[in-house]
This record gives sequence, C-alpha cells and structure tokens, in this order.
Amino acid sequence: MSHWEEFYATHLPPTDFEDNRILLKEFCERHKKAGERIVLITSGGTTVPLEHNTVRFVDNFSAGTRGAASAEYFLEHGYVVIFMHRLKSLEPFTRHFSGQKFMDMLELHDQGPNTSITVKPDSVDVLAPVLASYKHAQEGGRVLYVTFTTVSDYFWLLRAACECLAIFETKALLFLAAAVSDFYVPSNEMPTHKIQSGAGAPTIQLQLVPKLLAPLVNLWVPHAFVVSFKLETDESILIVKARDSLNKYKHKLVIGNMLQTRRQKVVFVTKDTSFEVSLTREQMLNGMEIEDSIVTNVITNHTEFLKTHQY
Ligand code: 9Z3
Repeated sequence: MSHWEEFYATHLPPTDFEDNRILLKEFCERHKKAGERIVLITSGGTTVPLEHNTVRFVDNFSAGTRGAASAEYFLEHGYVVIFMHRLKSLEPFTRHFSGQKFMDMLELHDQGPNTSITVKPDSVDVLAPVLASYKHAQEGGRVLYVTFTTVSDYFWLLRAACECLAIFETKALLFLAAAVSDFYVPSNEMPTHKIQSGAGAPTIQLQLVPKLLAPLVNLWVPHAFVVSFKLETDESILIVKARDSLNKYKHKLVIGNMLQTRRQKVVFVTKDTSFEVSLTREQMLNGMEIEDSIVTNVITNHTEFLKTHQY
C-alpha cells in the first residue's frame, strides 16, 4: 500500500464529510451541464491536533488572503469556484469588511425609536462593487464554500473534491494555495485525552504527511490543469524546489513565493521557463493586489493549455 492509501485506510473522514460530498457533486454536475470552466481553490492553513479530544494543536501562519482574493478574481474572469478553506480563515468578499473595518464604514443616527444605520458616503465606493460581485456570485450559485480544519479533514475533502471535478477534464483548474502541514501525528499515535503536564515535558514525534500531488495528478484529475504553490523563507532554494516539484509530480505550474515578500512578488515556474510576477511600489500604494496578476497569468496558461488539449 502506498503512503497516501495507508493514510486513508487509517484516518476516519470528518463528521461533515458526506454532506460536503453531496454538495460538491451537485455543484459540479450543475456547472458541467452549463459548460463552465471551474477552479478549485484551497486556502488557509491546516491544524495538526496533538490529542483526539483536541486541546492543543500545531498551526501555521496562513490567514487565507491569497486564496480569498484569488477567488474574487477567478469569478470576475467567469470561472465557477469551489472555495475549499480553513474554517474561520478569510473568505472572498467578506474579507474587505473584517473586524473594525466594517464598523468604521457605518454611521449611527441615534434618534430614539427612529434610530437608523447608514453606510458612510466615502465607504459606498468600497462597498458597492464588492457587494455587486458578491450578489452576482451568490445569486448565480457560482461559488461553493467547503471547510476543513485539520490536515486530515483537508486530505479527505481534497480527494472528494477532485473526484467530483474529474468530469470537467481539461476545463478544471486546481489552484492549491493552502498552507498544508508537511508533518502530523498519525491517528493511532495520538493520545485520546489532554496531554498532562504532571508527567513532565512531552516528546512529540511528528511524521511526514503523504504527498497528495502524486495521486491527484495521476489518478484523481489526470486531465486537469494543476497549479501548486511553493513557499520558502530562503530565496536561494525557491526556484530549485519549485522545479523539483514539477519534475516529480509532472503537473503544469508551480508558483513560488517567499514568506516575507509574498504580497509583492511571486515566481511562475513551468517545465522550461520561470518568470517573476510582481507589483511596483506605486501599484501597491494604489491598493492593487498581486492576486489580480497571478490569476490573469494563470488563466492565460489555462487557456493556452485548453487550445492544445481539447477533446
Ligand atoms: C502558498 O505558498 C501561499 O501563497 C501562501 C499564502 C500560504 C504563502 P496567505 O494565506 O499566504 O495569503 O497569508 N501556499 C502553499 C504553501 C505550501 O505549504 N506549499 C507546500 C510546500 O511548499 C506544498 S503544496 O511544500
């Protein structure tokens, strides 16, 4: 049995798995009939629980900005979107109004029983286009939101999503932007209850997670256009690692990014080319997002691919 098969044989699916599978299937079948292009976006970090009754877990930095912003741009370009994200990470549209930003957009007119709330005039310019895009996506049923928390939930959901996406063949695009943990504690090595401090400092042995890109590219969605992300903190190894990944899994594109500069620049690495996509200082000051350029470039690549791989 391969490492990934062993994973599925020894880890139970999450409790909401069957519900999500039904939603994914229905969404894919509906949009397949309409002849749409579809993108699966994975977004946010995964947790690695240390106990079955989880009190503590290992986490990572990702807030899901890349995935949430990209979803909006893919919708703008006419794709339908499966937004597979970490529960409570950023989501398309609402990300513009998270926390105090939203409160600051509103005005309270406190007039006793006739109290009302309005949007401040200068915030209407911000809110209106986002609201219009949101309504268009929502009313047309063009986005499906499914959530994961642990790395194990992510693995189950990713395979189910791929199995439903396979019917789109080359029209399916996978945009794997989630920050998935490379290490975890396998289910059979995890204690049931909270680790007690009385026994002294615990030694926690993490294991490597199986690399799902292999079955994903070869078995689950063999005709799809698969884009993965590679995150590094040492620039000198970024392109080498991205190219290694392409050579190993034989998918179409790896987008490399550095933790420190991920909002300003990324590098597109294909089988025989690499080029940087970046924002100028001026573009950043004007509020432009790098995901706009990333998505435009990815779609150009997908369109080229469709021309040569249409059945
Ligand atoms: C990325 O590299 C994403 O661009 C970020 C986005 C996670 C950096 P934010 O959520 O960040 O907008 O703050 N995602 C993939 C990272 C990753 O874990 N890749 C694995 C690897 O590099 C394999 S797919 O080995």
